Amino acid sequence: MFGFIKKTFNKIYEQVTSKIKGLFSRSSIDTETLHELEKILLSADTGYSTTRMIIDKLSKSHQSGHLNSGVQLHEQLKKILIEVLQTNHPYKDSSIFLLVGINGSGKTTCAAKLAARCKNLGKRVLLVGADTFRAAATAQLKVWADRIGVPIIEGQTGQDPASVIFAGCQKYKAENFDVLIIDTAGRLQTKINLMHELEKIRKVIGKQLPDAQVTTLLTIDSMLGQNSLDQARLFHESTPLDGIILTKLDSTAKGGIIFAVSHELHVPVAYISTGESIDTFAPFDPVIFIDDLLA
Ligand SMILES: Nc1nc2c(ncn2[C@@H]2O[C@H](COP(=O)(O)OP(=O)(O)O)[C@@H](O)[C@H]2O)c(=O)[nH]1
Ligand SMILES: [Mg+2]
Repeated sequence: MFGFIKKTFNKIYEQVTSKIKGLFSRSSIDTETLHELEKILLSADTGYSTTRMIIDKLSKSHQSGHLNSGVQLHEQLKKILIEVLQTNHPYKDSSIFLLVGINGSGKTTCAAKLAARCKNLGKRVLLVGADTFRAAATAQLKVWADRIGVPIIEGQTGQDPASVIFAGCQKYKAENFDVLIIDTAGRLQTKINLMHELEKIRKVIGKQLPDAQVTTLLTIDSMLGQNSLDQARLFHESTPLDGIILTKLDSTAKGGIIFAVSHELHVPVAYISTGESIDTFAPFDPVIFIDDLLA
């Protein structure tokens, strides 16, 4: 299952990892080596604060005499990067998924990909197109729904998203679906507006499905680098996030954003999206990822 992901990762991270692996082959490590590593991490979009934390840990280890060789650097960097990606709350699916994120970050595509994945796992899936802000938005999800053979509740342009979600919850209950996946609008707005809209959506779901746990997933476009972090913060402060879907990893040669997201938001990366076709989507496992990356 991870075959294609591994290939994609190898391609994305090749430039970065080949430079890092060059450091692993050194027989001795000094502060200059750590400075080189710092530059590599920064150039890969890892972000200042995350890079600083990684380098500080390694510097301390070096100063106390525990980091002297490339082999040790390999071991210790691997451990630190896994720790960065393993947030306090590991990601877990529930039955109700709410996809949030800014326009163009990949919500609709990922709603479809997630639906296809759940269907392949033998679940009965219902999609809800609640992005009623843009005319073509629910039509786009409908095309996907038909293609993958999953029913959809489609909102009309201008309709209150909460009422579309209400209809979705009703159908979900009445017909005993296993999984409900809700695609939402992603216009960038003020924190207050965003908070109110998401609160309203959560209220509807909470009222209709009082026992259900809701998994809120934020799609982040990895091509936007550090900018995407600011947007992610806005969402995170507006509604509790359970996981991140990192999208368009196929379109970046950097990819260090994956560490910045986990470190700075403390939200686990749940899934990654690496293309426009339905099968370019997979759950994310920090240990497998780092093992492959720095093997
Ligand atoms: N290359 C690539 N394109 C993607 C990926 N995910 C989404 N897209 C494309 O990005 C554009 C915006 O995606 P969409 O799902 O409509 O974003 P939304 O506005 O958040 O719903 C579309 O053209 C998608 O085909 C991805 O992982 N890789
Ligand atoms: Mg959309």
